[in-house]
Amino acid sequence: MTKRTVFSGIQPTGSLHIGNYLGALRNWVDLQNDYDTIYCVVDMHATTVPYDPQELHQSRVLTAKLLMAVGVDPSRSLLYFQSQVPQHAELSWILGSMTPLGALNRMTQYKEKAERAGQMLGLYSYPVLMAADIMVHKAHAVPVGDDQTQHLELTRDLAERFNNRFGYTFPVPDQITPKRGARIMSLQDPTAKMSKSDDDPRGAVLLLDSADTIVKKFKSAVTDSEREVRYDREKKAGISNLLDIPSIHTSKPVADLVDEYVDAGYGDFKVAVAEAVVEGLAPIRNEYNALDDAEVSRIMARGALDARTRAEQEMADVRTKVGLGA
Ligand code: ATP
Ligand code: LTN
Repeated sequence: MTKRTVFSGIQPTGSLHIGNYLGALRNWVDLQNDYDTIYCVVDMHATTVPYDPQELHQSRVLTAKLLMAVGVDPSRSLLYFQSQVPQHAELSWILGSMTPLGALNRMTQYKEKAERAGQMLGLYSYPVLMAADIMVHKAHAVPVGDDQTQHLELTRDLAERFNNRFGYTFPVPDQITPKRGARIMSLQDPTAKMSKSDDDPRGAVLLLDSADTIVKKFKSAVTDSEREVRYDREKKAGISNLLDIPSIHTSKPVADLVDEYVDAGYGDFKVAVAEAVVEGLAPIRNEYNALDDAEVSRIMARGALDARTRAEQEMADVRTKVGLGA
């Protein structure tokens, strides 16, 4: 039986953090065992907010290396840069003609980002390009954190609209989000998600942060004015986040951690969490340091070649169906 296809993307907007890792990338790695997996560094999405071209160029390779370091294996997954496969942009244009503005107006991520980046067409149509990323490979499932749910809903809607109008073409893709870890919160504001673009760099723990930096970030984590280590997402969002992070990392149940640290005091508890994270990230950092930039670029170029061949097959079919065939 042919395997089902999984697709996901990540923006090369700076170093990745443990939210990206626990919410999405761990699933990317695990899914390689059972699915036909396609992973993409979505560099065109990164141009939808103000950016520096040189930084973007470096961030693409950094992101590709980090993906390989966490366990995305180019011999098992197709891995490439979005901009090197122009069929993504082509399908995005076709889908744009089927996207009601009302759907884009509802996107909370657009509203948040437009406040900082300005109301630009690229940012506005970002979710259409994301739908095209997924659909150009006829993906069945998409591993992402829960902040992407609205975007996935639009993708499903566009797949259905296209199929209804032009005949069955695209699977309606499922979202794959982990039961725990789908939303890791900022260490500085436990009511907001951990984010690369957080104004306060202490809010996000980066996969390549040194042990010292990780300990400092956890020590400065915002908690509450009580003393008891207890899990309560509503009333104790900060402490609950600090329990979730090592629990997901080490697969140790939260209840065991609570038993261990209930009377420890927040200071000792934070250091223990930091140490668990430092230990968990050490293999990723070692893998990262062992990778060679030139080799990574070669792997990405090969990935793009294969991805273009696959995407072109799908687009030939799409062009014919919409009346733009040869
Ligand atoms: P930004 O916040 O600057 O938009 P980001 O940190 O959300 O960036 P993305 O490249 O947009 O990073 O996300 C990559 C993947 O990581 C997505 O699947 C997203 O859902 C997931 N993700 C991002 N932040 C978190 C988080 N705090 N908890 C769990 N998953 C997350
Ligand atoms: N919007 C996503 C990144 C992204 C993506 C995709 C994820 C772009 N295209 C296709 C899954 C599938 C984000 O900001 N995390």
